[in-house]
This record gives sequence, C-alpha cells and structure tokens, in this order.
Amino acid sequence: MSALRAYPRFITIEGGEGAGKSTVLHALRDALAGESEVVCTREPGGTPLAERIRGLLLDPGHEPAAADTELLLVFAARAQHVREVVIPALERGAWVISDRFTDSSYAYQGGGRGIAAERIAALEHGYVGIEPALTLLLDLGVAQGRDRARARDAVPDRIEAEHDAFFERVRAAFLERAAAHPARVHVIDAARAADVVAADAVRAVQSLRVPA
Ligand code: T5A
Repeated sequence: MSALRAYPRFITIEGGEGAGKSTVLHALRDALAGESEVVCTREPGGTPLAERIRGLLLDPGHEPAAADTELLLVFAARAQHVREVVIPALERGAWVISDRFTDSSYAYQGGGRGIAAERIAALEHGYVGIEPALTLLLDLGVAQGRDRARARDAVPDRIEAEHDAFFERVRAAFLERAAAHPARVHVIDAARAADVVAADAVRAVQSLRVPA
C-alpha cells in the first residue's frame, strides 16, 4: 500500500459522542486566527454533497444500514470532502481543522461495527491518501459523553441511539489508534472543565513544527 501523505497544517479532532470536539475546534480556530487562513470543517460532511450523505447516515428513519453500507457512505463523503475542501485548502497553505476524519471510521465502523481494519485501510489508501500531522483525541467515559450529548440534543440520531457496549468498543478502538500512532495522536482527558481541555489542545497545536 502507498504511504499516506501527511500535511503539516492538517489537524483533526476525534472522540466519542459529546466529547467536546466542537468546543475544542472553536478554541483552536481562535488560537490560529491571524496567523494564516484557517479552514474549519467536519466529517461526515464539509461539502454540500457530503452533507447530504451525512444526512442519510444519521437518519434513523430508514431500514437499519448494513455495516458495509455505513462504511462506504462515510468514505464516499470523505472522498468528496478531501478533494473539494481539504486538499485544495492545504495546497494553498491554509490550516485545516476537521471535526472527525478517518480515525472515526476505524473507531465506529472498525471497533463499533466490527469491520476489519485492513478493509478500512484499503479504502483509506485507495480513496483518501492523506493523514493529519496532529490528531487530538478527546477521551471521555461513555456515560459522561452521553449525558453531555443528551443535554444538548432532544432526539438522538441513528448512531447516537446505539447501546453503551457499542460506544465502549468505539472508545477502545480510538485508544488503540492512539497507541499505534503515538507521534500523531495526542490523547486529552476530556472529563475536565472545557477551558482546561481547550488549553491543552491549543498547547499541542502550538508545539507542532510547521515549515514557514
Ligand atoms: N461517524 C463519523 C462514523 O461513524 N464514521 C466516520 O468515519 C465519521 C467521520 C456524527 C456521527 O458520525 C459518526 C460518529 C458520529 O456518531 P458528530 O457530529 O461529530 O459525528 O457527532 P457527535 O460526536 O455526536 O458530535 P457532538 O457534536 O455530539 O459532540 P462534540 O462535538 O464532541 O461535543 P460538543 O463540543 O458539541 O459538546 C457537547 C456538549 O457538551 C458541552 C458542550 O457545551 C455541549 O453542550 N461540553 C462540555 N461540558 C462540560 N465539560 C466539558 N469539557 C465540555 N466540552 C463540551
């Protein structure tokens, strides 16, 4: 398999439900503002077409999605997002901060749904081809994350409606990814106050060595 291309200004934020990714993303955007262009985006989504795929993925109103269907939908959305938004922005020298990226597929479709990592890696290498320089993994207990998400959303989406055992597998898969990629993935204890978590995230980004 060909190597993934790592872009020095590409940062992703990962974690389970309600871990505080959006909150951290806003703090990073503010910390990097003024330095150069900062593009904040999210997955699944980030383009009109990919957002429509996200709608399909999270809609509880159709028959249960087969695990393979879910996998192919997240990668279809990602292929569009990477080509339309992420690579063009990185090529013009912008920072790109993405709320979720391919690590989420290893965690949710791999850990959660039980799809073999090799099959996910084949899609990653075949249709994505890039990886972040830094991934901030916001680690939080499943019950605490669900409480936070519940306090915010009245109706759970299709994936939020999964049982706790699913989210325990997701969390374990994220931590396995962090252990396998220690130079890229920075684990942050997300159980602390939002400002403390954000300060840790900003410090990790400031310690990145980025060519001028
Ligand atoms: N998915 C995604 C896959 O299955 N495969 C894939 O490849 C990809 C890319 C959508 C879903 O798609 C799945 C995973 C997801 O199920 P999403 O929109 O990122 O992805 O879904 P969520 O994880 O549900 O995102 P949330 O918006 O719920 O969570 P966040 O962004 O992590 O949390 P945030 O910042 O909105 O915070 C949640 C609440 O907690 C508070 C906030 O104010 C907010 O009310 N909060 C804190 N409270 C106390 N202390 C802190 N430190 C706090 N930080 C935030």
